[in-house]
Amino acid sequence: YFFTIFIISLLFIMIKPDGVQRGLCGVIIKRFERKGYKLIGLKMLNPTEEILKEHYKDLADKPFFKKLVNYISQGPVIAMVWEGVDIVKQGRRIIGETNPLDSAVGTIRGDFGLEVGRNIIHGSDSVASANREINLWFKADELIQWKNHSTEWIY
Ligand code: RTP
Repeated sequence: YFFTIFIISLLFIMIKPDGVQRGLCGVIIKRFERKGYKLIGLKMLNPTEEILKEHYKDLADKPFFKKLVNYISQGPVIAMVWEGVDIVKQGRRIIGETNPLDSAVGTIRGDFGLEVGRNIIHGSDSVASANREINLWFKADELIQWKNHSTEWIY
């Protein structure tokens, strides 16, 4: 017998400045909503270099690190927290590969992107990094627990 245990978890998503400037916020939010995921935190901000250096600290040795931090710090970005079953892995399937040119049509990067340095969106790559990133970008009282009551008034 094979059992797959599906665990409800959280995913940190950031719409990068190119995604905001391209007018893709709505379509990105819709793709997570229509899959069935739940939005529990959202804000627009101009991120400081400090928060971006912490966010991308694993990339500090990469040649593109400075350019990346400098670009995203121009802002604004949309930071979000999404909740649902298997969301880290499924979120990657919704987003596509790091390079938009390697991303399947139907993914966000595959449908809307051309350049790795303008790849529209960030999503956490593991449950552990999602928790780290959520703690970095959000305060506890900025995450909203809510229930769907629409069956009480949609017939
Ligand atoms: P992601 O989760 O965003 O797909 O990216 P990743 O962590 O798989 O890829 P990583 O190599 O960690 O890159 C993180 C972000 O850095 C930018 N980047 N620029 N050659 C370049 O100019 C370059 N390579 C990566 C991208 O914005 C990427 O999302």
